[in-house]
Amino acid sequence: MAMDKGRVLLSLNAFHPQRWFELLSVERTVVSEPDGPADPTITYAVVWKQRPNLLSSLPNLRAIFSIGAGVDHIMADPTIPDVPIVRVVADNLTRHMTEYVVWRVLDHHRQGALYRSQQPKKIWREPAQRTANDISVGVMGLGNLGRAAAATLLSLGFHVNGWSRREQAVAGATTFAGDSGLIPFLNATDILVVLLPLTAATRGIVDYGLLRQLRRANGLGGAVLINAGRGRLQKDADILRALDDGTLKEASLDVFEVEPLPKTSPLWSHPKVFVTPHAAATSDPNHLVPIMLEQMTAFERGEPLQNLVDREAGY
Ligand code: NDP
Ligand code: OXD
Repeated sequence: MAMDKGRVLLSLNAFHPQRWFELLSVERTVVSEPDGPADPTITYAVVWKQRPNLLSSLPNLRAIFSIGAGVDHIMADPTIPDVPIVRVVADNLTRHMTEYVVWRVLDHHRQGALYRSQQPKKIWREPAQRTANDISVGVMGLGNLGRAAAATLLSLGFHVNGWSRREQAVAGATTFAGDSGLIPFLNATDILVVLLPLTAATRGIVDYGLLRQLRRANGLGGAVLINAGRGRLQKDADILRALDDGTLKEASLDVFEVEPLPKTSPLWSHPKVFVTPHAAATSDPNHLVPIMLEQMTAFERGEPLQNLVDREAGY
């Protein structure tokens, strides 16, 4: 017997819900609030930073869909019911992230900051050019996004190191895993790209001590940090300290401990920092809603949900 479709609860904070609402409504009845805390008609929730307790007592909730690849915004609520949590894995999002990572790596490698400082002064000076295969890019997090970025960086000639929780093989890259692999990974890395999820184990991992382990005697003239994972993986103050004492040469930051980045943050005007507003890979409803709708329909046919979060690991 076919499962009753029920209603979809759409709860997005800091995202415009309209397009998500329209596209989900093509196949489902969508609401932005349940009819009371124990609304039996809600079968799926599509969320970004839903308010605490919103989902806790919905008796017929079958699954929670994150509109992003990261799910820390869901896990932040300790009352989340024990139903499957589906995260985003989509070519469109992966391509955007690869573009961001390659853009930032190339900009640091090709000395974008130097040229940007020369142009207003009309300085015509060409620094020595480096080759990509003299540079090691270390990707922290070899998931869907990290692996895709690593593959493109390898195709450009960079040496690529990768670090993950469990052993992972990536063709052409040197991989490290777990606590024992972290220092050797950092010691072999010139440009650190952070694509980790935010979990209890990774919170605050990008601190001054970690940055000190990066290779500074390299073709770039210093170590570089690129963080497109989550802001609370890093300590903003430690990054500033590392930039100011030469531990880091430059940083590209897409994510911050507090978002939006407060106007008072020195990161905004730091000459060695390139800021983007958590925009490395924005979730696009036109690409992501069809995937969610397909998953709901397949689930109702009895097929398993894909891209589920491991609740114990937290991602
Ligand atoms: P995945 O879950 O596919 O991969 C996560 C990777 O991190 C895995 O390789 C995993 O190891 C590794 N990892 C997790 N915990 C640890 C740990 N304690 N120690 C070492 N490695 C660890 O995630 P995605 O690649 O899809 O996404 C990564 C993150 O990117 C998201 O969680 C999100 O925070 C961020 N993001 C940011 C966006 C932006 O616009 N700035 C957009 C989209 C995502 P293992 O392989 O062993 O499981
Ligand atoms: C995500 C994000 O997790 O946009 O997908 O940050």
